[in-house]
Amino acid sequence: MNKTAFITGATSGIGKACAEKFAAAGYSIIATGRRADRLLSLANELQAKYQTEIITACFDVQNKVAVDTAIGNIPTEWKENIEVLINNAGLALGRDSFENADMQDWETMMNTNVNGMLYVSRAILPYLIEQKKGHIINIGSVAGKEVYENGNVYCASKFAVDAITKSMRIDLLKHNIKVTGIHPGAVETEFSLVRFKGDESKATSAYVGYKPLSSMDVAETIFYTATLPAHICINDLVITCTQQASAYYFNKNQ
Ligand code: NDP
Ligand code: 8X3
Repeated sequence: MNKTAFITGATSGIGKACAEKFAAAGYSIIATGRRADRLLSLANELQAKYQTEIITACFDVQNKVAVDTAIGNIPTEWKENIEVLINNAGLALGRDSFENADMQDWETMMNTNVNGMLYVSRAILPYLIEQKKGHIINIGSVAGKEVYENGNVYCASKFAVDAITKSMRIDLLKHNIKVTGIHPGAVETEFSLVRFKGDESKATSAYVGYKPLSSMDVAETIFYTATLPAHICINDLVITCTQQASAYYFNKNQ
């Protein structure tokens, strides 16, 4: 079997671009997300374009039983060939001041961005440990490096991703497993549409006045870290567009 990439959140944005990038390079793909129709069209598209071997698994990363069941149902020979796990599924919900933010939004962000990453990692890890190699790439954010106004729990969830990534790297050292944190700044995807709950004008305005990263810019960076020689591990990588210096500072066109 080909080298295999397991990608969460492959129905959109960065995860979908990763599926395309790795498929184009000859990887077999295990693509996951909640939207079954999108997984099906992704599989059809990649098979037609790159003759990729691709299987899809539809589950909500917040639900540990669903994660374990879906991963349990993936054929063992596929799991034994996983070379890279990209923990990408995630979201922000709302951008409200601490005292007004919706508690349910907070719980969904923590359950998805933190617990989801833990559940998927623990379900896949036995197969990497068995191979005595592998690479886990966790998608954090500049929001996990600095907090910003009204970023509160989204930032906290991404600080947790950063901390867990560092801990994983230490604990998995003895198993020869690489662990990388990728922390993008603004990337034009469905992220803002989700964050602003379908409000197109708020979502669009998030990308006005500067050229943000594209999902493929980030996927190419992820691919680079995943395909370095066996003895090299990029630990931590922050990537922004040129008009962004941190979570808060932009040089927007006048
Ligand atoms: P998108 O909204 O375009 O994609 C998010 C992906 O995550 C979708 O495929 C979605 O699939 C999946 N997802 C969300 N919730 C769940 C869930 N509960 N279970 C399973 N899958 C889920 O956004 P991006 O591509 O931008 O986001 C990808 C990652 O990058 C996220 O972790 C985000 O925090 C991070 N990031 C994004 C930045 C940006 O500016 N866009 C910057 C920095 C980091 P589905 O809905 O089908 O389940
Ligand atoms: C997404 C980038 O700056 O909107 O993680 O938090 S930001």
